Amino acid sequence: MYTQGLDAKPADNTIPFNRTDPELERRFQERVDAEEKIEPRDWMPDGYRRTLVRQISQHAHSEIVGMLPEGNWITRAPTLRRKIALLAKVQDEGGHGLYLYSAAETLGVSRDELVEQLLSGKAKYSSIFNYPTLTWADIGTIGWLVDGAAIMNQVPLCRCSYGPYARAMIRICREESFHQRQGYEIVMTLAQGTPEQKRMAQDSLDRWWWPALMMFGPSDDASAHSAQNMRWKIKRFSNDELRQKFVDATVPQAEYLGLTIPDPDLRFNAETGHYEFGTIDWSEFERVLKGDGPCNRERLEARNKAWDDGAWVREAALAHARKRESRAAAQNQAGARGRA
Ligand code: BYC
Repeated sequence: MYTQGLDAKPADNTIPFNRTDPELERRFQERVDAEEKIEPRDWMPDGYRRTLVRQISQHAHSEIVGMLPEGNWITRAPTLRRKIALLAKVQDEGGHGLYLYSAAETLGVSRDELVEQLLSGKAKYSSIFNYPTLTWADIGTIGWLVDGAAIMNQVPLCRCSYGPYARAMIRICREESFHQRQGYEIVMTLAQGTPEQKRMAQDSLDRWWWPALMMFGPSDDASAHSAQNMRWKIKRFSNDELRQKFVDATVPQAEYLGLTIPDPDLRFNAETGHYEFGTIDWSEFERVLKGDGPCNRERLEARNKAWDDGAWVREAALAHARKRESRAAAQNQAGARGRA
């Protein structure tokens, strides 16, 4: 009942369209508190729109850049079955990127603008994709830990207050859960394989564990956006809460595999029912965010090259669309002459 199209103007055009109206903000918050979904044409505070564009586009970029470390192993997958599964997973990630860019576009930003922000290095994407995939075990570990962390973070986003983002997340989470299982199965095969395979799995866990914990973002006291985003019900759990849930779920999985989490401070606290873990190296996280991780440059170069190499496809698609339009116009004219 509070819905107001963004382009809705007063009938007589005399009342200014006030986007910071406290009354509208109050009603907006009431809707959010009542768990109503906010839709693209509804009134929303500018800050809500801005933070959603920021988060959804960063998320879309993460999916697209996230295709690169795994794409690196498609031609080297050890069996046809593994190759097919990996190819499908990487395709899914491309699809997730596209749903998310579409969700961001509903907030009035163009996809070209968002892509430009990624290619120029202005936009952030998940820190995790700036680490290299050195062995086949890394493909298993990415599925297990990276998709595992993604699910932990993204299932609550299915209940995000912004309708298009929440709906996109439902399908994405279903697919992520397949991804997590295929990864865990790869690691399990290695962990139960030869001593050399088990060593590969352990080495991979050693390299990915801490970067996976960083995926959840800075600790709550350093998180710039958390408090407001929780009030707007974009976020449902804080960064630290989700990180803790991930650790609690993943440590028993590692134990089952016979692998060791590379954290000497890790211990189960029977009183709280949670695992306590060591301190994250936030200086490494900051470095990666500033563009100085092991693969930041390589990732941006790869995306820029893909964009440049794809120029002919975009030109051909536009030329085809123009041709279809002029053919349709000519047919309409001929039809009109025939009827005259
Ligand atoms: N990496 O105030 P905070 C995937 C930034 S894709 C880089 O806590 P917020 C997958 C943050 O953006 C995984 N940047 O922010 C794909 C902010 O920067 P700005 C991606 C990070 O938004 C392929 C600043 O730090 N998932 O799953 O409240 C294969 C302060 O942080 C990171 C999503 O994008 C990071 N790790 O919370 C496999 C999920 N962490 O904008 C898997 C959606 C923080 O102020 N996003 N930053 O310059 C979110 O849930 C939230 O945006 C975050 C951060 C929890 C990530």
